[in-house]
Amino acid sequence: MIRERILVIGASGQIGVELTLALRKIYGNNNVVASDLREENDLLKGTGPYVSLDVMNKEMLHVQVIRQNITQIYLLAAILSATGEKNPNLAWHLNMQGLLNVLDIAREEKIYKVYWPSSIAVFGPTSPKQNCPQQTIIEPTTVYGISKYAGEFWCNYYFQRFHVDVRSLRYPGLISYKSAPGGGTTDYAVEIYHEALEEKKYECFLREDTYLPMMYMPDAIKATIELMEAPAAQISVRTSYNISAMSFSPKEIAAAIKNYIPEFDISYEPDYRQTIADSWPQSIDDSVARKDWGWAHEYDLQRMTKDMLENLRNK
Ligand code: NAD
Ligand code: AKB
Repeated sequence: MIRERILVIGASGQIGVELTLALRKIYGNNNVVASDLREENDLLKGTGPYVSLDVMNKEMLHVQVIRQNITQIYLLAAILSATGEKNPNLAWHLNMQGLLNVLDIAREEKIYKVYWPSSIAVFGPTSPKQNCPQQTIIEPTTVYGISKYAGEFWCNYYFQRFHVDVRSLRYPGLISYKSAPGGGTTDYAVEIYHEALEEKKYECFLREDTYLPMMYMPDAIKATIELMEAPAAQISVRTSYNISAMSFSPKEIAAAIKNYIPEFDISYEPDYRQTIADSWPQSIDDSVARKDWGWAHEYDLQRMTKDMLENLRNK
């Protein structure tokens, strides 16, 4: 049995904080090394090792992988869709070179497993809007989506050619209360809960009828760990798996919040992120993930809303 030593890159971000804490529970605090360009998130402090690391600095990354005896890498550092449209060069550079640095080191050091998330942003306006399948027309129109789609093929290439066991999920928009989102189009679905509690009103940057695929963070963490723990023989997709939990519009999430905060009021002022949202599917067919490794979500909009509001109130 291999004694796992895990490196999480981008550990101070929205997913990184919760994934690092979940991995530490499974593999032991000292066996999960958190790393990020920015300072250690407060929720991680005192829970295990942390190193300051820039994924673009391949030499420094390589040294850490050897020094820390790393056997698995989770690469979460990226620039998301909305920030990416403001700085396309930076988004392309980080999202591509960061991944290639990790894949190269994984190949050289015989890293046992690599995790790298893709996104529903790989899909574009020509993909089916409803129940978008695993394999379909994929013509992304954001730099973020282009980088994720290219990244999926690099993962597949390193698996086929060099046998790097790299696994990936196309996350929908993720909603969480522990750490803040980092510049995506779906961030409104996190902001709205904070504003509902603090201000009793929210101005949404998407139209009221904009349906997008979404998932509550506990389901995203569960999916990630289940995929990584699945026997390799069960993984038939080596680009990235569709996964899904719920789809809703701003009007529907506002109605769910009103069940708990009746005076809550939402208004709409769509901005450049509307174009990004309009290019994505409204719902996702994740039947391949369900069949291959038994994926099943637990949270719908109602259950998530209750949990989000309870946890934010107790923060
Ligand atoms: P985030 O922006 O919250 O976190 C990313 C982290 O990476 C940040 O803490 C940042 O400081 C760090 N980082 C940036 N540049 C770095 C560098 N050069 N070296 C080291 N660290 C660096 O993002 P997130 O929401 O946690 O997303 C993590 C991954 O999941 C990304 O690949 C993202 O595309 C993907 N994803 C996220 C969502 C979502 O809704 N959050 C949905 C689909 C896919
Ligand atoms: C974003 O909105 O950019 C992310 C994503 C769906 O990848 N949340």
